[in-house]
Amino acid sequence: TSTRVAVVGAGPAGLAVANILSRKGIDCVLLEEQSRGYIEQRPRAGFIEEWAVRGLEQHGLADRLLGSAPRHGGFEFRFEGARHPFDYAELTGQHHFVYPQQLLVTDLVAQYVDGGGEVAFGVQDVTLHGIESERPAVEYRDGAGERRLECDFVAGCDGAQGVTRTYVGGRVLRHDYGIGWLALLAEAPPSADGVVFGIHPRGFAAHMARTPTVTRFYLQCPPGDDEDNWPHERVWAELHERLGVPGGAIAEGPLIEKRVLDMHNYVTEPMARGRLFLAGESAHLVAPIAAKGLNLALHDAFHLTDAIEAHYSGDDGPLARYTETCLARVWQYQEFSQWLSDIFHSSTTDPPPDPFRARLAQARLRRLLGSRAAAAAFAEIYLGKAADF
Ligand code: RFL
Repeated sequence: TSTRVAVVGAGPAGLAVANILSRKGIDCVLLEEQSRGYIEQRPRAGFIEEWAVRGLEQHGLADRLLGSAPRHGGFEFRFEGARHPFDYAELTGQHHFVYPQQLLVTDLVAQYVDGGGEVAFGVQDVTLHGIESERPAVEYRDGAGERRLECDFVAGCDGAQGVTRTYVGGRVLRHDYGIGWLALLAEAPPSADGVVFGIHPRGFAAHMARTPTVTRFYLQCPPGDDEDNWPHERVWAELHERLGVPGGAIAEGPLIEKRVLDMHNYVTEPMARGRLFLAGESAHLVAPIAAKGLNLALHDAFHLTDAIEAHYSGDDGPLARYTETCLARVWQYQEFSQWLSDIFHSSTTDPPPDPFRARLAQARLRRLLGSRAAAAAFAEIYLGKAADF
């Protein structure tokens, strides 16, 4: 069989690529190793920046999101027992949309399939062939046996654990924060309107409203820590300690997800080789410190689909500039995550603090809360608003 674009991976990046290409009238086939049911249940991100939502809307892919996702325009820092609200919508005129990733994935799968898009779930052993030729191929296995799909382009959207990035063979730049976050989902109503960042000597903690009945929490922990070290009682004791303030109690509920994430980043340079183009976490991972990953996956998808469309109109310039275009925003977000990480994690006494860094982080926080110009610059990058970095 053959198509114009083989899209490997049905996460936000691959689903956005496949939907947008179909809407542009460019044939594609989407290949996903998991089942449809599995990817529609996988909870991950929840905050989508306004420019990314507008990008989806422009392609007719945001109807349900716009109809139901709450908008958030502020968060709260909590430290030394006090609340410090930060209103970024007022500074930027833009919002985050709170929409659990599995709902976005569910919407995008439905729109693609209902529109007649071709997809194979449960594929195995994906290999790429001839990516430096004009007619590459993807080989894989499905229930019926070995398959070969010839195409003009391969979109490698198979995430951090995928295989397509191994075919690029460029440089992978890595950074390890040396910090773990225990990622939790609780069947508990949100305890605040939006996001609460707790900066505390016992370690960073965060609260993020997801739905009226489910709330995400994070607790800083040693990297590589075992989830079993965090029974229900310990989790809630730490959340109350690190996030609770007078008038800002934390509502408890059963924990439905408990996972230790080691905070690390990587960036693959370049993001392409021959006719293979990476998009999303197959190319770059940014630790969820600033909730940027899903937004970057969509950014790549918008640019890749525009560039492929330009190719079919005889202009290969956008494909040639694809890495540069995507990585401009990726590096801004990496830098921001590092900056924010210093604020979040420098006051912690376990591991023992670096007192100099702790004072720098406090100075940074005071500037953010005391200077409107500093707050505006922060808000712009927190929402990814600047059109051109
Ligand atoms: P995905 O979502 O990992 O999708 C990749 C898809 O490829 C499939 N796959 C394969 N298919 C075929 N053949 C193979 N060999 C394959 N190998 C893998 C996988 O099954 C999967 O379906 O990557 P994509 O599309 O690049 O999207 C990236 C986002 O999922 C990710 O950046 C975000 O979830 C990151 N993230 C957050 N981002 C935000 O913007 N805002 C947030 O609030 C936010 N919170 C988070 C997060 C990530 C988290 N985790 C899981 C570390 C919270 C958490 C806890």
